[in-house]
Amino acid sequence: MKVKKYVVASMPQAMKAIRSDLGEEAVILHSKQFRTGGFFGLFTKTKMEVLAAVDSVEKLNVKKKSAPAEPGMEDNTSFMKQQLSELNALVSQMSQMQKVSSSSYPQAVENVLAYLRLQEIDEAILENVETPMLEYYYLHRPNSNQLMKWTQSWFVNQFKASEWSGSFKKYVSVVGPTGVGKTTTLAKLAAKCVLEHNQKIAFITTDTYRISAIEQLKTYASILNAPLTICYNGADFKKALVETEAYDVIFIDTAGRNFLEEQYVSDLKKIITFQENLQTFLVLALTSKVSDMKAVYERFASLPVDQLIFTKRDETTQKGSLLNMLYHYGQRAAFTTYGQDVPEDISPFKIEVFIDDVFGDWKDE
Ligand SMILES: Nc1nc2c(ncn2[C@@H]2O[C@H](COP(=O)(O)OP(=O)(O)OP(=O)(O)O)[C@@H](O)[C@H]2O)c(=O)[nH]1
Ligand SMILES: [Mg+2]
Repeated sequence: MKVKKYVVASMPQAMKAIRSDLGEEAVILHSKQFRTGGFFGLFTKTKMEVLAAVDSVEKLNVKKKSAPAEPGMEDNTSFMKQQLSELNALVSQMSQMQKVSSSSYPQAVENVLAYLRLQEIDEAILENVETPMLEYYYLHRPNSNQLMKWTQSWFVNQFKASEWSGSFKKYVSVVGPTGVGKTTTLAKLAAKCVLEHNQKIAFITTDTYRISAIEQLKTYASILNAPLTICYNGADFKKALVETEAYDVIFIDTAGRNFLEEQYVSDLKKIITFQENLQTFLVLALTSKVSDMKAVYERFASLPVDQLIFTKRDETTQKGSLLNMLYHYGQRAAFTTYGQDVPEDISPFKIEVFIDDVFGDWKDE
């Protein structure tokens, strides 16, 4: 079965397009009206979304062949019978058309889409999944659970390329808004290097705004037996890079500031020399609104952000925002964090695991 979606101004327009694309055998699976455009509720246009399908080509050919070229008396009866059965099929298609034109998608599809919306997955992503989902539905008639399984694997395939498979560069920095968990995440990453890979690490911080920020990092540094260099300006930073040359990985913490202040990113650029061997992770908390995450991302777009880290996975049940960010910016996620404990509450981002988590609240029928 081939399924195609049309967005048109009217049903006749849809029928014309469907006939020319999919042929006379096409059936309409679903249609709905929606309003689009407009300005303060004025000048909106009514549009139609029409979903049509056609069976495989082989089936059509067989049907055509069965019509006799020169029907005799015998053949004539069978020809008429066939015509009648085709007419019946057409009538049932039309009544189905009537039925679906005012209704919503089939219940299983509606259930799955409603769940995805609950997870705050963007409509742009839902639009991509809708057509293949309906195609799968009409081919296999799954129940909601089976359709949910199919949807999970669709998401895994779609976002597989968003996993980070790289390794750390020599210098690793974290940037991002206030309180998202930059320092804690940096400590987790550093501790993993020491405990799991036996690497020699050092810390640098450019966060000199709060005394407690320095104390916080000092504590982690002393537990990991690593040096900490505090940098107040660009000259300090350059000096610190030279001083830490002998270490395997150097972790750089930065101050979280109000991302709405343009000044913040340009201040960062004044201190940190963003160069080839420096890797920058933008840290975002999954507890934030997607619109804020997007604003933060755009604010940081002038920095060479390599990957994203998503924190506080444990503090929300709506995790679609991570997928929305990867989708909108074609970015990769390197890690997710899910608690305050250093170093255990962090894992490399794995799409299967994440999707299992996102779909974990789905209640079986
Ligand atoms: N629940 C939960 N809390 C976290 C997570 N990561 C960090 N935190 C907590 O969030 C709070 C802020 O963490 P910090 O690491 O200080 O955040 P920051 O981004 O460095 O903050 P600023 O430097 O002030 O911008 C602390 O209480 C952390 O323990 C997480 O994954 N889950
Ligand atoms: Mg901090």
